Amino acid sequence: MGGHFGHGHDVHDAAPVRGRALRLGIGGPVGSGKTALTAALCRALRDELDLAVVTNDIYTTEDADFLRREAVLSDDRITAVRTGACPHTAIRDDISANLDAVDALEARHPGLELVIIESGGDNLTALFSRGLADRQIFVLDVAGGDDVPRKGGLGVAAADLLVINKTDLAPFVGSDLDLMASDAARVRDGRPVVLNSLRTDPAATEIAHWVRAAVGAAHAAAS
Ligand SMILES: Nc1nc2c(ncn2[C@@H]2O[C@H](COP(=O)(O)OP(=O)(O)OP(=O)(O)O)[C@@H](O)[C@H]2O)c(=O)[nH]1
Ligand SMILES: [Mg+2]
Repeated sequence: MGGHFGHGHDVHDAAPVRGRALRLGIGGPVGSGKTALTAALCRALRDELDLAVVTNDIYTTEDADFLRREAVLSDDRITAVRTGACPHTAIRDDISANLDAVDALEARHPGLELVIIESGGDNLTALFSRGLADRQIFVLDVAGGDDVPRKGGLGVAAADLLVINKTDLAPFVGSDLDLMASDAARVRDGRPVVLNSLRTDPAATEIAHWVRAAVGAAHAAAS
């Protein structure tokens, strides 16, 4: 598969990582829960994996500041990239600032196994370049409307894992979770979908499990 997503987005399995950390992109629309998920993953995985985070914000360093305030990792493991007006450009086209940030983290922490890169909140087509992220998670939330998975878009269709977040809010916003899950499954060719609520499962159990498996597989393939 691959070509029909167009625009040079080569959808394929990531190459095994050799002597470096697995790079995990977390993308999705504004406010869907990317930073909250990043924080949850850091808490869930930091005792078993050597990890660090890069955040992308348009004008501020707010997401990095939040992660530092929450002390999910030590400060020297959290780096902010300021993207300017087009956050998708920094993860898709001109990825150099993000690559520099990852390189600096790897230089500072030689045993690094996982770098989580949170994109700035953006539209439904903002996928990470494979030159930046080995694996990527796309985060939607139920409050954005239950027709979003049906409308598709690269993030929904092609991310390695689709997370439909804030399921606790579904009754309040009238979103049909079954419909969202089945619409997503239809465009995703068997790639996984997780329904998640960080309110009812602050440890993001299923997603942490998926990340753990991805890191394990990448390092096993490289050794
Ligand atoms: N009810 C509910 N709220 C959530 C959940 N996950 C995140 N939130 C809240 O949603 C808001 C936005 O979350 P963030 O993690 O900042 O979202 P984001 O995608 O990083 O936002 P940007 O970086 O600005 O695009 C915060 O107030 C979170 O506490 C969830 O599962 N349920
Ligand atoms: Mg954020």
